[in-house]
Amino acid sequence: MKHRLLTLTSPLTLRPLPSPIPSTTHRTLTTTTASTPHPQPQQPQQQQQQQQQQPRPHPTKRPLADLSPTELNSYWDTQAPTASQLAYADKVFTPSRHSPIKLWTLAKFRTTPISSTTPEVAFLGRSNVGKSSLLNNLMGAEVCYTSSKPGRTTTMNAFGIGGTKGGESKVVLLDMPGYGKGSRTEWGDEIMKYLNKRKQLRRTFILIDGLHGIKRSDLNMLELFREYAIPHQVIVSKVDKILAKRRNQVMSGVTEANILGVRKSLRDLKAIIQPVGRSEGPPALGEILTCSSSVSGNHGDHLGMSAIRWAILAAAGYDGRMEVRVDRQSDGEGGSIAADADVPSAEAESKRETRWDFS
Ligand SMILES: Nc1nc2c(ncn2[C@@H]2O[C@H](COP(=O)(O)OP(=O)(O)O)[C@@H](O)[C@H]2O)c(=O)[nH]1
Ligand SMILES: [Mg+2]
Repeated sequence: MKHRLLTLTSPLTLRPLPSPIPSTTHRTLTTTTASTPHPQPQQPQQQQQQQQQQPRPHPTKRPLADLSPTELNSYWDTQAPTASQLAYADKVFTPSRHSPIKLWTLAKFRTTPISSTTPEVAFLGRSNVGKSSLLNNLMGAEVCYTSSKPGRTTTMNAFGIGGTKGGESKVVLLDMPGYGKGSRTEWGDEIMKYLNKRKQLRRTFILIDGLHGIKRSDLNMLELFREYAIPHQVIVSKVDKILAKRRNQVMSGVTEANILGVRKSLRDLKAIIQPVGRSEGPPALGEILTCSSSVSGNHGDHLGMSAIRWAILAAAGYDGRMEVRVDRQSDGEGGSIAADADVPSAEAESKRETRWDFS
C-alpha cells in the first residue's frame, strides 16, 4: 500500500486503550408461556432468501465499531486517555440548549473580545483538509460551514462548548480560514496575530490531510509554530482515505494491514513534527490523533471524536473529574466562590504563562 504521508522512519510505540466504553444495550430475559405461538417451520427457499439478505461478515475484516476509541492514534510522550476520561469528554461535548453556542465571527484580530477568560483552542490546516467537518462532528451540530471548494471559510469563528444555564462555556473552539490553495495573505496575517498574541489560546490543532499527505505549506506552518513557540498538536484528518481508497470498503470493516498502514503513516509523521537535532523551538505535542468525519465507528460516532474531545479539554486544563467541588478563590468580599473541580488547573495556567514568555 502506498503511504500518503512522507516516509521517514523513527521509533514509535502505539499504546491502544484496553477496551472501548462498554455498550449500554440491555437485554431482557422473557419466559415462554403456553400461549406463545410457535413459529411455523420455514420453507428452505424462505431461509435461503433471508440468509442472502443478511450482510455476511468479512472473514478478515473487523467492523469499525470494534475499534477502540484510540486505536488509530499514536501516543509516545503522553498517556492515552482512559475510558472514564473519554466518557467525561463526550459528556462535556453533548449538545444542549447552551452548547454549542456561536460566540463570535471576526476577520480582524484587533476586534476579538479581550475580556473573556475561557480557554480557547484553534483548528488550523490547509483549505479543504476537513476542519469545519471535524468541528461539526466534535460538537454534534452543523454549526460550521463545510464545502468541497477550498477557501470558503474566510473569518475566525468561535464556538462555546460545555456551557450551562447562566454559566460560561468550558472551552472555546475556533474554526479558522485555511492556508494553501484558495487562501489569502491577509487571512494569514490575522491568524498569525491571533496565534501569537491571544492570551486565552491554549493549543492549536493542525490538521494534516490523510488523503493528500503533508505538503510544503504544512511544513512551513509547523516551522512557524516552533519558531514562535506556539503550543501545537497534529491531527491526521480523513484517516478513512489511509485505511482504504473507497468509503464503502472502510464501512465494511478494516483489516490488520489497513491498521498497520495508518500506524506506519503516523510513525513517518512523528519524525517530521518532532525533528531530531534541530534547535528550532518547542516541537508538536508527542501524540498524533486521527479522525474521519466521513465514516462512523464506536457508538455511531465518527472515527476519533472522543479522543480529540479529550485532547481539547486536556489542553484547556481540565482533568476529567466531575463530581468533587472545591473552593477556588476569595471573591473579594470575604466569601469564597465554590467551583467545580474541573476548572483549568493552576499547573496548566502557569504552563501557559511560560509559553507566552517566548513571544
Ligand atoms: N473522505 C473524507 N472526506 C472528508 C472528511 N472530512 C471532510 N471531508 C470532505 O472534505 C471537504 C472539505 O471539508 P471541510 O470540512 O469544509 O474542510 P475545511 O476547508 O478544512 O473546513 C468536504 O467535501 C468534506 O465532505 C473525512 O474525514 N473523510
Ligand atoms: Mg472550513
